[in-house]
Amino acid sequence: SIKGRGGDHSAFQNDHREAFQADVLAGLSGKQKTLPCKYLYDEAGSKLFEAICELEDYYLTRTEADIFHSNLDSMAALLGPSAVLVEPGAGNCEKAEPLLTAMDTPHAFYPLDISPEILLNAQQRIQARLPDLTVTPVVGDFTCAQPWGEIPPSSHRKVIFFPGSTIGNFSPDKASTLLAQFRSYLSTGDGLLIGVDLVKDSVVLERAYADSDHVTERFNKNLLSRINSELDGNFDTEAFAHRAFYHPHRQRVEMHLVSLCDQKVQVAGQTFDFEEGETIHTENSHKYTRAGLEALLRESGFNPTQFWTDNKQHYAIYYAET
Ligand code: AVI
Repeated sequence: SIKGRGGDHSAFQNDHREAFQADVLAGLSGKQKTLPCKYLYDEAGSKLFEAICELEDYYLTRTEADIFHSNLDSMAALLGPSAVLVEPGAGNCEKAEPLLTAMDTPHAFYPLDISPEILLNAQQRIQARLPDLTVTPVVGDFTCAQPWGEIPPSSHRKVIFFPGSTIGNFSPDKASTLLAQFRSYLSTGDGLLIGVDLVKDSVVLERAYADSDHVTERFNKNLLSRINSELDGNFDTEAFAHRAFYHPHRQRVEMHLVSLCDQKVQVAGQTFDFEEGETIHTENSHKYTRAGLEALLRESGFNPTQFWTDNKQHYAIYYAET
C-alpha cells in the first residue's frame, strides 16, 4: 500500500502544480530572483541528481557511503531491536537498505518522498530483500505536516533517518525549525541519524558543485526546462550559465543561473526582465563544523551522542537522541 495520495492523484497533482506556479512567480518577482531548490527534483532532475551522486567530483555520496559501510554494525546496535525507521526525502532508499539489513529485526520502514514512482520501485526492491519487514511508502512533502500524519502511532522505538546532507539545503533557521518538527514526531528515547557535509577547502567544495562533467549544470538548468514545460515558460537554457561558488562567511555553496544577456522571459503569462549578469539563485548547500552541527541539534531538542567521520573529515554522520 502507498499512503498520502488521499485516493485522488489528480487533485494531488493539481495542488502541486499550483504551488509550483505560485512559488516560481513569487521567486522571479523579487529583487534577487530565486527558485526553491525542492523543485529541482522532477523526474529528469532526480535522475540527474542520481548521476551527480556517482561523480568523482561530488565526494559527498561516496564519502557518506564509506562511513556507513565502515560503521554499520555500531549504528545498527545503537538503533536497537524492532525499531521503526522513517526516512524523509527517501528517494530510491539506497542508503536505508544496508542499514535496514544490518538492523536487528526492524519493525517497519516509512520512506517519505514527493515522487510515488521512485518510492514504489524502492518498496519492491527492499521488500524482496527483507520479506519480513513492512515497508509503507508515504507520498508528500516532508516539510509539511501531511505525510507525518500518515504514519500510525507505534509503541516501537522510532528513528528518523536523514542522510545525504539534505539538511544543508535549508538555511540554518529553517534547518532548526525542520529538526524541531522532526523532534515533535518523536518521543523521549527515540533517535535521529543524520548525515552532514563539513566545512572544508573551498576548491574541493566548488568542484563538487561545478563538476567537470557538467552534470550539475544540466541539473540546475533542468529547472528552467521544467518551468517551460509545466508552466508554459519560454526560458532559453542556452542564454543562462551555471555558477556555483563557496561563500565562506555564510558557510554555504550557492548555486545560481546567470543570464548571459539582457532578455525577457515569459512564465504562466507573466513577463520577467533579466539584465546581463543577473542571476536566479537556485540552491544553497550549507556546510557545518562539528560545533555548529552539535549546536543546531541541541537547539532543536536533540542530544548528539555519537559521531562518525572519514579520514579527511570531509563528512559526518551523527546519532542524536531526544
Ligand atoms: C540533495 N543535496 C544534499 C545536494 C547538495 O549537495 O546540496 C543537492 C545538489 N546540488 C548540487 N549538487 C547536488
